[in-house]
Amino acid sequence: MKRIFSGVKPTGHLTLGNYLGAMRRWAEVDQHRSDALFSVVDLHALTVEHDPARVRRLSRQAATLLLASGLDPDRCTLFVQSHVDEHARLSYLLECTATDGEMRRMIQYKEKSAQARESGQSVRLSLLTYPALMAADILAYRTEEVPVGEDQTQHVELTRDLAVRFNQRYGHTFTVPRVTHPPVAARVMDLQDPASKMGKSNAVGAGIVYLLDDADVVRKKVMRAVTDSGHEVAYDREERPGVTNLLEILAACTGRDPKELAGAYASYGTLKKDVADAVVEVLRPVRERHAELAADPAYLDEVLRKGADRARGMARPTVDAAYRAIGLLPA
Ligand code: AQP
Repeated sequence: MKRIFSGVKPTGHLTLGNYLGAMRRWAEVDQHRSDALFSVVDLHALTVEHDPARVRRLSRQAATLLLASGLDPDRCTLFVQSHVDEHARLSYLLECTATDGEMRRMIQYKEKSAQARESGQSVRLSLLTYPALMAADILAYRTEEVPVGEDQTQHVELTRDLAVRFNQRYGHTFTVPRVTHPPVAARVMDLQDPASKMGKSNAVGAGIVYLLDDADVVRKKVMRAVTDSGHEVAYDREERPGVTNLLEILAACTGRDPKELAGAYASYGTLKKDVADAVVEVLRPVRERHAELAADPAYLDEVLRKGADRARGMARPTVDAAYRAIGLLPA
C-alpha cells in the first residue's frame, strides 16, 4: 500500500481552508487507500512568537478535529510530531544537506520574517530552518505521496530535492515523495481578502471560517464575503477572485464543477446564500463529533499514545539508516 504523510500546525484554530484543502480528503480518500500517517506538527508552531499554553490547547484541539473530520485510528496513524524524536533527529541531517540559499528562498520565510520585523519582533532561527524539519517529517516514513493544499508545494519540492541529493551523496536511503492536491479548493482564499490564502494564523478573522464557528457566524462571514465589481457570476481567478473563491468552496462542498456552477447563478446574493448553506451542512457533523470527542479526553490521549508508538516504529529504521549512511558511528 502506498505510504502517505501529511500534517497540520497548531498555530491557530483550524479553518475551512484546512478542511477542504487537506483534512477532508485525508478522511474520505487517503486513509482508505493507503498506509497513511497524519500528524499535529507542533514543533512547527514554535517558529514564531508563541504562548506555550495556547500551543498545547491548539494541539489537542487539532487532533480532536482530525478525528472529528473522520480520521479513524484503526485505519491510519494519528500522532503528535514532538512525541516521535525521529523527526528532530533527522531534521539535523537534512540541515546538513540543504543550503542556506535554499532556505532563504522559501516563501514562508520571506513573508513571516518580514511580518516579524515589521512588528518589532526578532526572527527565530527555526523560521529559516523549519523546511528541513518538514522534509524530515515526510522522509522519515519513506512517504510516497503528500496530500496538501497548494501553499505547501514549495516545501514538498524542497523535500524532493533534499531526498535526491542525500541519496546521491550517501547511497539510496529515502523515497522521493510527490505532492498531491485536491481537484478543487486547493487554495481557499480569505473571504475578506481574496488575494490572500485563508490562513489560521491571519490576524483578522472576519474572512476566515473556522471549523468550530457556529452556523450563524459561518452564515454572516459568507454573506459578507468581498465580491468583485460587476454582477455576472463568472469563474475567473484573475478577474473575479472573490466570486471564484465562493464557487470553489461551493463546488468542494457539493461535489460539483465550479465552472458549471457559475452558469447556474444570476446574482452574487443567491450564490452566497447557497455557499453559506453548503458550508454549514459540511461543518455540522464535524462540530457535533468534535463536541462528543472533547468530552472524553482520555480517548484522545490513548489514540495519540498508540499513534506515536506506531509512528516511532516506522520512522526509526529509516532515520537510523540515514545516520549510518551520512557517516555517524552506530551507537
Ligand atoms: N486556505 C487553504 N486552502 C487550502 N488548503 C489549505 N491548507 C491550509 N490553508 C489552506 C492546507 O491545510 C494543511 C495544514 O495547513 P498548515 O497547518 O500547515 O498551515 P496553515 O493552515 O496554512 O497555517 P498558518 O499558520 O495559517 O499558515 P501559514 O504558516 O501558511 O501562514 C496543509 O495541507 C495546507 O496546505
